[in-house]
Order: sequence, then structure tokens, then C-alpha cells
Amino acid sequence: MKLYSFWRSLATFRVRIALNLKGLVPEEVVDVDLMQGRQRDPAYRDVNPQMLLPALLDGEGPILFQSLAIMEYLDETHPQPPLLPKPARARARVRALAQIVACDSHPLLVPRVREYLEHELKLDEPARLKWIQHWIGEALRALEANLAQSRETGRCCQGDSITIADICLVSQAVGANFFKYDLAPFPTVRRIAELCMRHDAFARAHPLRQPGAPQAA
Ligand SMILES: N[C@@H](CCC(=O)N[C@@H](CS)C(=O)NCC(=O)O)C(=O)O
Repeated sequence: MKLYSFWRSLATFRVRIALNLKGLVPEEVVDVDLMQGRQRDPAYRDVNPQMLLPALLDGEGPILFQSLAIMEYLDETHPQPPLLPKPARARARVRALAQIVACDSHPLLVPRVREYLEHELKLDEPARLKWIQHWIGEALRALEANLAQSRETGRCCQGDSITIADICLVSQAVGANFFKYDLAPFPTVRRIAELCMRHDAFARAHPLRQPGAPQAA
């Protein structure tokens, strides 16, 4: 396996957690520096025409992209431990919780959006931070309300086993931290994030533990 990665990428963080949980170690990790715009280099565009991280090459390919699709692929090809529950309703809930993060919040915070706000819409730094914090908060409020109300919630988002929803929740919590968003009003999110981060598979995947990362974000 070859993983295209960058320390700060929250979508790649999700895939790193899934790989770790499955006990999979890519033979090669290719660094694509998002801060220098390397995702737009022709060499990487040939790998993933969408010019986003992560991308994963498994064997001969074709290339895998989009973190949710990659995590489900890993779950299907390496079923133990499962990252989705068996019952259809529970699977739907796990996917829905994951999508609050990966489809409705995180895409609004990524470099291409921040660059558009800065260069096209001419928003200054405080306005850009306001944008980011708004969308982080929307997802945290939705997660907290669902998790706190639902009988399905256990030690993890869905019962007591780690699923794709927990992986996404952790990426949201770490992203909130990067952008100085206080998690105190979201006790259930915090509790699950803290529980997961005590797990080695999550801890080793943390953005700040990757090559090239600074001591603090
Ligand atoms: N929905 C995608 C999001 C991918 C994404 O936006 N990745 C970010 C890094 S976390 C990226 O590569 N951004 C580059 C850019 O915005 O130019 C996924 O979950 O994989």
C-alpha cells in the first residue's frame, strides 16, 4: 500500500486511524505538502484528479480516494475488527454521524475553501476564522444533540465498539482544537473523543505525531 498524506490533513488522519485499527502499515507514505499547494502539482493530479488528500494505492490500483470510501474499502477487504455494525439501521446511523463531519463540516474548512475566502472574496483573517468556527460549531452541535439523545450511544457513538463514526468524531475534535474551538459545551463528543484518543491506533495517527508536524498546531 502507498498512502498519500500530509500531517495536518484531517481526512488523512481518518484513514490513518482505520489503517492502524486494521493493523495495516503502508509500505510507502508520500508526503504532499498542502501548505505549499503540492496537491496541485501535475504529479499528484495524475494520482488524484480532484487534487485532495488522502489517496491510497492498494496493489495495482486503481487509486482509492475520499476518506469515507477508503475506510469502507478497508473494512470490506479486512473485516476485523469491523468498523461498521451489522444491523442496517445501526449502519445507517453510523454513516450519518460520520457524514455530519466528513460531508457537512470538514469540506468547508479545507485549504481550497480558505484560499477562496481570502483571495477571491477578500475576507480578512478574523472573518475567515469566524467562518471556520461557525461550521465547526454546527457539526459539533448536531453530533452532541444526536449522541446525547440517542439510546444507541454507548461508550462509543454506536454502542461500545469503535466505528467510522468515532473516527470522524475524533477528526472533528482535533480539527476544533486546531482552530481553537472550545469543546466544553459538547460533553458527549468530548467523552468519546477522549476515550478514543487513549487507544493506540488513534494516538499514533494524530496529525501532530506525523513527520513534518510542528510541536503544536
Ligand atoms: N471529502 C474528502 C475531503 C478531502 C479533503 O478536502 N482533503 C483536504 C485535506 S484534509 C485537502 O486535500 N485539501 C486540499 C485543498 O483544499 O486544496 C475526504 O473525506 O477525503
